[in-house]
Amino acid sequence: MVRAAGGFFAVRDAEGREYLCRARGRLKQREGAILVGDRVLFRPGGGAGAGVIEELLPRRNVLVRPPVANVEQLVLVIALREPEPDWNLANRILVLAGHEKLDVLCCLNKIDLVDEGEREAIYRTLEPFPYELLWTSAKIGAGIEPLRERLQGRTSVFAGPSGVGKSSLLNALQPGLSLKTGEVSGKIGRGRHTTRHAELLPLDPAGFVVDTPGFSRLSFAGLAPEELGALFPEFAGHAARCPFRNCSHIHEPGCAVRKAVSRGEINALRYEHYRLFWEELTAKER
Ligand SMILES: Nc1nc2c(ncn2[C@@H]2O[C@H](COP(=O)(O)OP(=O)(O)OP(=O)(O)O)[C@@H](O)[C@H]2O)c(=O)[nH]1
Ligand SMILES: [Mg+2]
Ligand SMILES: [Zn+2]
Repeated sequence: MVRAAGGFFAVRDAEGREYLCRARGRLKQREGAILVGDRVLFRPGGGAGAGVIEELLPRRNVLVRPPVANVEQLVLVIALREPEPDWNLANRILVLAGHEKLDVLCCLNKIDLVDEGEREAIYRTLEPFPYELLWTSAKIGAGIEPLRERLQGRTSVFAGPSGVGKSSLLNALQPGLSLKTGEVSGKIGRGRHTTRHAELLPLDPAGFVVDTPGFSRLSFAGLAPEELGALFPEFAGHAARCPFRNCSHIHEPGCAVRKAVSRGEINALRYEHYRLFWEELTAKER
């Protein structure tokens, strides 16, 4: 399924033909029962280019936000300015991407809006960063070639706040997409939610990408606090040396993860967000 709108689902077959489908029975009832990226069995009929979805095939993974199924890779887009980076949200997205076992690429976009000094200052607050980083600008075309390479032949989803340049980056790497983009509001410095619905787009010459609407809040529904540590990949090597089994890395004496934070081997802001998320998850349990 490539796009949902007004009770219909656009479905693309193996030859690239699109059918506007209704869903059958149970599938129709539940809101969000069929997501962009879902593989479905459908029957053409009811006019040219129309059809009926009969069955949803098993999913390899699913993200609630952005709502998408069966992707291999998540491209997290963060703007260095306009809007200001929200690292808490960024780390939330990274945790949930890890939970769904997605490969991750992080695009720091709008590098044309900061000078070299500011860029270095931002890098210092992030390093050591445990995911692949790409510095991009949709405006001046920076980082577009490596981004295109990373998307080739795979199915990816773009995620991040409104206004960071998700649709603009996709237009830069494949102008034929002609996705709508929108000004960031000057007064509040936020995006205007230009992309309204997730859409699966074919890439040249191979691969797919899902452009999605921006969002600014993300909750951890369905995540247990014990799972969190493993979703910070940079903890792994250290956690093995924690003196307590099942160490929460919060209060245990001699915790090797906290030692690594104080030595600067784990990024302090990432650890701070780990602690916040852990508190949020344990408060939910109580
Ligand atoms: N200076 C600068 N502006 C950019 C860059 N990338 C995007 N923009 C601008 O930022 C604004 C928002 O871009 P969009 O591509 O619509 O952002 P989006 O992430 O798709 O936003 P939503 O669809 O609302 O989630 C537009 O005015 C773009 O022209 C960039 O690299 N540099
Ligand atoms: Mg957009
Ligand atoms: Zn520990």
